[in-house]
Amino acid sequence: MSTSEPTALTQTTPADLTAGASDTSAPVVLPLDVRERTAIVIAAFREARSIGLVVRELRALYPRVIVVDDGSPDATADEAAKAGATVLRHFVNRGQGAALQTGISYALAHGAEFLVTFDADGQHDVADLPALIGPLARGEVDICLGSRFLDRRAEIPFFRRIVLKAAVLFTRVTSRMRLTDAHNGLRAFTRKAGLGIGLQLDRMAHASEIVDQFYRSGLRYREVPVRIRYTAYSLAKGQRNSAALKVAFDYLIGRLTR
Ligand SMILES: Nc1nc2c(ncn2[C@@H]2O[C@H](COP(=O)(O)OP(=O)(O)O)[C@@H](O)[C@H]2O)c(=O)[nH]1
Ligand SMILES: [Mg+2]
Repeated sequence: MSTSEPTALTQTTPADLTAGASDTSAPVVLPLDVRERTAIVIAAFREARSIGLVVRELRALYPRVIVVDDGSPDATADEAAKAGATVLRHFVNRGQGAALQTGISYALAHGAEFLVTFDADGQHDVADLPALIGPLARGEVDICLGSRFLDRRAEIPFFRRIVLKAAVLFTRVTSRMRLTDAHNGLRAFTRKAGLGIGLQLDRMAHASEIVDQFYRSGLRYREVPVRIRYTAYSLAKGQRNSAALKVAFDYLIGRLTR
């Protein structure tokens, strides 16, 4: 948690102060060299309205932002490029799992030491990153997974909460990793952990697949409380609660056929 960051990693400059923190503690900013060694990977599909702002907020502190535009028919790729991201494109829509794999492979090929996956729709908070990357930089763990259920900072709509809890139960049965939030798109991991990821489930079921692969790597992991913003925009275009069944089905089929 940001409150427990040691001062060695804390270097507050005036620009950092304006970045804000998601809780009431003082803003915590990672040293520049850690931020420079970090690549932020964003899978984006039809996010022209939000991607520019998301990339700009990240780029204010993190120079390496990679957006994988997954064959969006709108201006997602242009908006991301204008905001300063490195943009990779799938010419047809292949799904978030495939797009993340493209971005992770690219980041690793370009020497990233710390990798972060971040959503394109503005639901994640840049201020949560130090708490996720800090433990990696300090060598405490190789994997930090964001959770919206560790404390009360996320205000989750009622039905979404039920679906997410069901996903956690499902993941407890199918995977051995004990998590409080199985489908949070905000994760940070070291290069070592990244090299062990090979996502084969192209669509949303990759969220369970990545957890399995992390677990099987035997690397140390930790959950970190993060904020998820439920804006009108994200709720209108996000995954429908009913899509959860399809995700579970895809995941099981993926397991049975592998
Ligand atoms: N690359 C890619 N990204 C997608 C696709 N569908 C959704 N996303 C991205 O995945 C992230 C989470 O998707 P979203 O629909 O908001 O899921 P939710 O937050 O769980 O409701 C967002 O950044 C989306 O832009 C897709 O088909 N391809
Ligand atoms: Mg979303």
